[in-house]
Amino acid sequence: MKIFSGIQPTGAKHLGNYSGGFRQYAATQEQGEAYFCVVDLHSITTPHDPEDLRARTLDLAALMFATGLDPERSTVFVQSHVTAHAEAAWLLAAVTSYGQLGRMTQFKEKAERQEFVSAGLFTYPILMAGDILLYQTDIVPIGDDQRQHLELARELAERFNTRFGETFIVPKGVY
Ligand code: LTN
Repeated sequence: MKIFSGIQPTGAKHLGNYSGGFRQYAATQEQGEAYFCVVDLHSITTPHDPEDLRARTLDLAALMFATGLDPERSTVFVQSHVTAHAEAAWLLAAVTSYGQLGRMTQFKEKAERQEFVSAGLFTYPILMAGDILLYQTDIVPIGDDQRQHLELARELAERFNTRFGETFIVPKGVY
């Protein structure tokens, strides 16, 4: 069984992240082949400082190891180091409808808070679908706020498979 999850390096990490996130990551790595990704490409969809992002990316990796992710057992990596993530997002964009993205509630909320709304913020869920589908992921341990994004990833996998033949595993979320 393959397990994949992505964690953004931006945003303060607190006890809630531990009890509702990191603890589960460490537990799920026992259940199969696990991939944990520091999703820096997602963090550049809103205003950020590149130097700060670099430091936070390393800090998050340290936190992941400190909370029990075992590099002997799991693959822990940085999203931008694997260029296939950005490529997968482009290919999947061709099977995503504009309307589907427009219905994402997290986009609507985040867009309201920004004076500059990047196209990347709009297409964010496609990059996330690419993260997951690239690894033929079975299980995604994830926060409840990501339910709609995971549903989109499932729909994109199904649509791609219908149009071009069985290619992707349709992943299941564990909330
Ligand atoms: N959008 C997620 C982070 C994320 C993710 C992923 C989670 C990016 N790619 C792939 C699971 C699988 C968030 O904000 N928590």
